[in-house]
Amino acid sequence: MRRERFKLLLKENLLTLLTITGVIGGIALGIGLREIPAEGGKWTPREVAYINFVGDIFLRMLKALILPLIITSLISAVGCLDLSLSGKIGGRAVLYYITTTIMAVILGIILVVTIQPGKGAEATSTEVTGETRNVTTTDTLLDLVRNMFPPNLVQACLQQFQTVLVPPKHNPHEQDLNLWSVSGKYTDGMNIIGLVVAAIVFGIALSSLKEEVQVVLKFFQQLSHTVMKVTGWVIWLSPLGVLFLITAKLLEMDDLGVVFGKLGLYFAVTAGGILFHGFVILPSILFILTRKNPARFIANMGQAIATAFGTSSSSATLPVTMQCLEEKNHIDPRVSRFVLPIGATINMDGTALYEAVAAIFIAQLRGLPLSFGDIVAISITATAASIGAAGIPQAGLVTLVMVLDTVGLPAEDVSLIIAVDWLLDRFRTVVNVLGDSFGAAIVAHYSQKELAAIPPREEAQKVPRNSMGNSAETVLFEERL
Ligand code: 7O9
Repeated sequence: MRRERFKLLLKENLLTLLTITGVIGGIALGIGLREIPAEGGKWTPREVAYINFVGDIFLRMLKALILPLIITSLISAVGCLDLSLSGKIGGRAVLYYITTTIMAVILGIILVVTIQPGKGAEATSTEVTGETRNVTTTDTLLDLVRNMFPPNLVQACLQQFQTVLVPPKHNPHEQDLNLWSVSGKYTDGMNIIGLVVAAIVFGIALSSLKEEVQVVLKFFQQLSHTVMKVTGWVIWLSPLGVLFLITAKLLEMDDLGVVFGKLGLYFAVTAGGILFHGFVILPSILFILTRKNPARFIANMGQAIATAFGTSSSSATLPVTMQCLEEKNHIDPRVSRFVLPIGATINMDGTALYEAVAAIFIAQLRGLPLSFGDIVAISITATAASIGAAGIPQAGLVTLVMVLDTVGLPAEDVSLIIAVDWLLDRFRTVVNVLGDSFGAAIVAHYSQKELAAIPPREEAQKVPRNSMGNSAETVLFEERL
């Protein structure tokens, strides 16, 4: 039995070690291989695509898990809690999300205002590819709310709603967007906010019908369990996946030295702020509130951190995050499966910090003086943008445009910082994932008593670690019915 446990431990940590080796190997290989094309030549896009192939397959598998994972997790977790408890857990999670996001924004603002990376830098813009969209902040926020209520759930898996502005016929060059007419269209991309809301409502309905719908609840719990099983398999690809993703990305980039030379200080301030928030402030909050060892907690999330860095997508990382949180940090699945999908959708501390810093950096670069009111406005929009990002079609740039708009900076100025965005995105994603994980741990800690009070139907406590390597807690979750 002991040997078995030891083997299991080695097996789990071996994978994390391999994945971290994959990250480091990817960086080394990427930097090394850049030199290969002769005389300042570049790798062709085709060659880069070939190198990216394995990484792409890994990413596709992770993405395939997102939809089944969020639907089954939310329905089964909310379904097995009574309404008042899920309200409490949800409320605690949202309180944590808002507090930490605001803290991240404040940290970013303090750094960028004191260090002033935009003062000395020169304003050279890179060409932005892709159309710039005419949007107003109000329309974007209204779309977010509209997308919470999808008229067709099947369509919501594929498309989301977007308001489009059409210039008046008699004056196609009208500058004032208020005079444009408003229509709407569906654009490609999963309507994640709509699906999350629908799954929660469905879960609440199951929980209020109780005994009547035991079979349906059991069905979703077992489906959720099955999806996690597949996740466990996909995770074995992560060392190779992240290696190829990172190598390919590094080969694709233009001259790294030039880029960091110009934007070096901005990059350092943003990355420093993001990492300080994720690796100092949030762990301190975890320690103060739960007395858990934050270093251990972070080490247990290693797999998720490496995947976040490799994929730069916290939604693609979600299956891995859930696995690490439940299997290694032993967070109650009823909490993690409930709050993680919500966190992945609305809680993005790294993104919020980044947007605030970026907007103020651009203002400094343009020599635009900012009043205290401007800074407050930037903080509020950056927080709102990070909450709404997942609900906005082609988010990324659009949300930053919203923040720039609050202080009257033009959308084109996004191009000033685009050169280092691919790398900052990876740091943001890591901290977004960590933020969700700390949140789940804190919420689970405060909900411990209430969760324990839900009487297990069978003698589930006696169920040991099963053959699939799932913790007793996971089994307990299955048996709670
Ligand atoms: C970063 F919960 C899920 F899994 F269902 C879920 C699915 C999709 C959650 C979120 C999304 C989603 O579409 N998110 C999204 C996030 C969409 C657009 C932009 C962003 C912001 O992404 C971060 C950033 O750029 O700062 C970062 N790359 O955490 O993934």
